[in-house]
Amino acid sequence: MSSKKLNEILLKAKNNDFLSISNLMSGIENKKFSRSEVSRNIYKETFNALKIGITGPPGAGKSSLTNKLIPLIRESNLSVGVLAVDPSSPITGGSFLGDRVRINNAINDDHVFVRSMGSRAELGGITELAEDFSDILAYSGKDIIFIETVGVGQSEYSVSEITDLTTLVFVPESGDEIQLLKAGILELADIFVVNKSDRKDSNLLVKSINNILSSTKKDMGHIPIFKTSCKTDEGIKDFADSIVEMFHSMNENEKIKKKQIIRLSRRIESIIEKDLIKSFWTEERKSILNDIDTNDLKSVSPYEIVEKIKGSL
Ligand SMILES: Nc1nc2c(ncn2[C@@H]2O[C@H](COP(=O)(O)OP(=O)(O)OP(=O)(O)O)[C@@H](O)[C@H]2O)c(=O)[nH]1
Ligand SMILES: [Mg+2]
Repeated sequence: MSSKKLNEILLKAKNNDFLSISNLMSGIENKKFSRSEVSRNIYKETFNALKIGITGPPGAGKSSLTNKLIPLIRESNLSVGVLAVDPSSPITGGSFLGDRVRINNAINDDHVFVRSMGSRAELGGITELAEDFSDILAYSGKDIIFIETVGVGQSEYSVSEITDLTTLVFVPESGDEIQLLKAGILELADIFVVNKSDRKDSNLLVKSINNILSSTKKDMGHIPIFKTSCKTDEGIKDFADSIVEMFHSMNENEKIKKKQIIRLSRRIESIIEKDLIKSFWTEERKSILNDIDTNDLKSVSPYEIVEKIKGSL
């Protein structure tokens, strides 16, 4: 891909051209475009969006909530991007309205862009890809960007690393899960949502989250808890209003600024790690690794082989 062609796509994507935005994403995914070249061109213009992670157990209603929030956020004249990261399904080739996404309040609106992302094994780093995609959405002028991930232990951490705010979504049946949650996971949440409040015991769950938050020693500042139902619409408007308010005050939000700095240094670290690994594995070094055979199996320790590989320049 020539730089001229990439520049054309970038320009169009910046002007919110739907096809160029998705081509840019697919191009990065398929390694047709260089990540670093795209990043160099867009990075400085990715700071006008508020990136919000929506994470929680499977089926908690994360997509339904996002779908409900979209029209309310649009009423405030803000545009929306949604990335639904699905760790379990193979890649769909970037379906725009993913099957599991349940997001249909976006159809026929140029100011809403929804994309579901599967995790392709060889791709690795689905989180990094989501980070790149969220930058593209920010560059295209989206104001609020939701990144939905299923919380399965580690993914809450990953999504919190690439977003400005992390929302943990629970359902009334999550009571036991909450008790088991490590303080670490609670600490990374900026917003709590108890969804499916049309079911019984939602008040109990709100109370128990409150209790856990107030008993954690660290000063976590004010952490809002929204009780919502996608069935009755309870609490949805409050949640949407709060997101819009957070968007308008994000430049004064010290917590967000701190996260952005941590994010930048983590990205630098990860780029350096990858570059070093790439430059380490010369053909000669790879061949030593490939030549390991049964004779080596019980006679040399991995450390000895590492020394040999390192020494072979
Ligand atoms: N009763 C009730 N059902 C809800 C509510 N929100 C979502 N649901 C239902 O819960 C199911 C799962 O909803 P999704 O929005 O797909 O949940 P999700 O968290 O995005 O699911 P995954 O992406 O598969 O982890 C669907 O059948 C929804 O209709 C709610 O507030 N109340
Ligand atoms: Mg979903």
